[in-house]
Amino acid sequence: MTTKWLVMAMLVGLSVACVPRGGGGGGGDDDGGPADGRIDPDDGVSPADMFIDPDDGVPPPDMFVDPDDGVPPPDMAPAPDGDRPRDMAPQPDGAECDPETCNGAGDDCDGVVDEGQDVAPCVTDTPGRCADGLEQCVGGAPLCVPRLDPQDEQCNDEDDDCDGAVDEGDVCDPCAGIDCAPGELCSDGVCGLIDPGCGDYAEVADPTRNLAAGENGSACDRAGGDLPVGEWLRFVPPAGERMAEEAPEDDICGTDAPGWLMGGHPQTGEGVVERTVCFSWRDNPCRWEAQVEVLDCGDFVLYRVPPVPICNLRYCAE
Ligand SMILES: [Ca+2]
Ligand SMILES: [Ca+2]
Ligand SMILES: [Ca+2]
Repeated sequence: MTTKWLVMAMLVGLSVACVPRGGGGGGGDDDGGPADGRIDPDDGVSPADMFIDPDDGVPPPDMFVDPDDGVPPPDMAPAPDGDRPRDMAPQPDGAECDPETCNGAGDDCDGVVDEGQDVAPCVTDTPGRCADGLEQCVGGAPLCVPRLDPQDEQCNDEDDDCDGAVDEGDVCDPCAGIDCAPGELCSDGVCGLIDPGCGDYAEVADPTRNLAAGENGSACDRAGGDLPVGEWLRFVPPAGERMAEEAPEDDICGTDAPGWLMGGHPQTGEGVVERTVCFSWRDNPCRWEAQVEVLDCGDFVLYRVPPVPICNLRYCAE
């Protein structure tokens, strides 16, 4: 073994340690020296165009794409107009991308369904302030949605609660919620006596005057009796609250022929009205009569009655 053979053996060893790219098996010659076809064993640097260094972590750009670096290859990059190419869109059925329409499906391949639809004015099926609507895409179909929610009805000549009625209820009544004293009436939000007579009356509470008492008797409302004839009277329980408007039976109300008011009671605010009290007897609902005055005082009714024309007759209540 001579020195010549020793140098050749070292060169062979270096060739095995580094793998040449391309598998050509030829040795590098980058020693800065003349192109002598030999590798400089002293510079320690592999020729860049011949070897991959497994330790430097930087692959040559022309060899492969790192799938983890987040940069898609040119054929997968976003299109210049911002739309994703079809092959990246969530279109499991393989449908093609189209302009977005209101159909419950994602048409334009951006993963959002039915977005960006036109919002046009429309008229809803709901009346009042809820009729003013905007057409929107709801559940995959165009729907005219009220622009305003219903609210409590107000006195404004509008249907605020969208029930089809304008200013219904008592929203325009200035006396709404005002509770006047008995005998008073609210007008324009102010309480006042319904009639001057409503403040001056005598109460009649005799329980035998109630038509439901069923109590037989022979009392008679003649002058000087227990009923203050000629004065304003108010029936109060247990006598009752007002005269009957239909003929009662005979022999109740503590008398033979009970009286009832023919023609009905007046309305509140109607003032003093004249009516006929009939006395029912033996299938004749109006066997005898008396002319009376009646005044509706709102929460109660007043009567001013004359003495009965004959005995035994009596003014009764229910
Ligand atoms: Ca759609
Ligand atoms: Ca309404
Ligand atoms: Ca209203």
